[in-house]
Amino acid sequence: MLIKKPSDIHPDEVTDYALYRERRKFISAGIGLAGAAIFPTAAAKAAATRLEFTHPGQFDTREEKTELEKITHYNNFYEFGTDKYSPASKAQALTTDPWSVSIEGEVEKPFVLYLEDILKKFPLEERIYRLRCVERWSMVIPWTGFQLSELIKLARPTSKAKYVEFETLYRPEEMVGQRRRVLDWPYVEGLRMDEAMHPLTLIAVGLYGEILPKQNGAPLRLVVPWKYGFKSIKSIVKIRFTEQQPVSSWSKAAPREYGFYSNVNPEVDHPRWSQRRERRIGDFLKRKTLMFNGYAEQVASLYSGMDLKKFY
Ligand SMILES: Nc1nc2c(c(=O)[nH]1)N[C@H]1C(S)=C(S)[C@@H](COP(=O)(O)O)O[C@H]1N2
Ligand SMILES: [Mo]
Repeated sequence: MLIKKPSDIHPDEVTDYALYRERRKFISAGIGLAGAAIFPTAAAKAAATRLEFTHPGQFDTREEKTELEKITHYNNFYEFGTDKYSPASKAQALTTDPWSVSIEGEVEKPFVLYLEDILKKFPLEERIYRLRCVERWSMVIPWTGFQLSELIKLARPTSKAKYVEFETLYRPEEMVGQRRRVLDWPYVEGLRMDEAMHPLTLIAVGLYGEILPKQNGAPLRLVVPWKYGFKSIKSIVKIRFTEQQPVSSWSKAAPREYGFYSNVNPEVDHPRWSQRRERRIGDFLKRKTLMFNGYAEQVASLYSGMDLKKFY
């Protein structure tokens, strides 16, 4: 194939980020023109998947980004099967439009947000974060999204709101993995309010500048880069503010293995394996796992005075 898809252009091929964006636009336009004559609908579809965003970069890792192909073909999304390879195909059955998120619990007034409004209300940014799975592999992903804190401010939680609980869609007709009770569906996750308000905590709607692939949690998912991957819940339909600490799906399924906090911590072993090292997807050799996945400078103060062995 002569013309690369926008997603195929590796940002490392050019030095300057602005130049990279310009080049992407140019090449996408090229696809639009060449494709329009032959496949008008495909060209229109490709154009509709691009996102406009700014690039603040303040928390970005400078490590090499994981290839798009790997980010989209090695997934954990139990709603579409328990292996890493099924979500890439099975998740394509998910209807993500229309989509809405209901805001409930300890808020002044519960309400529903439609995806179109979410995309209009919150300006998007690109954030290049590490993602570290509890299974000892990691990736570097350029997410497109906005800070969860923006949405929380809009939700106007009451003074009783101490935690935020998130829920994934329950739709076994489309989510084939939900036809088996491998987890107590729907998938639930939670954060303490200060964790949810932290500037690193993101709601992602895209990656590599394109709308989120379904296997990566379309149309919107949480990204909490200093916690194990499973905290970053996908395809969210409900956000509930609570006074009590939520019970997340994984801590319900295996309380001895998965705690509420689940901060990346090389000092605290999983009961069945050490968390000292990890394999970056695409690498051959393992590397050391960093405290808080390398975000200690930003988040360690949230846990000062807490015994991180007890609150794992
Ligand atoms: N709803 C839902 N969210 C989920 C999961 C899941 O099974 N269901 N898996 C989690 C796990 S274990 C990881 S490591 C990350 C993987 O995200 P990725 O596939 O986009 O890399 O998603 C998390 N979010
Ligand atoms: Mo994971």
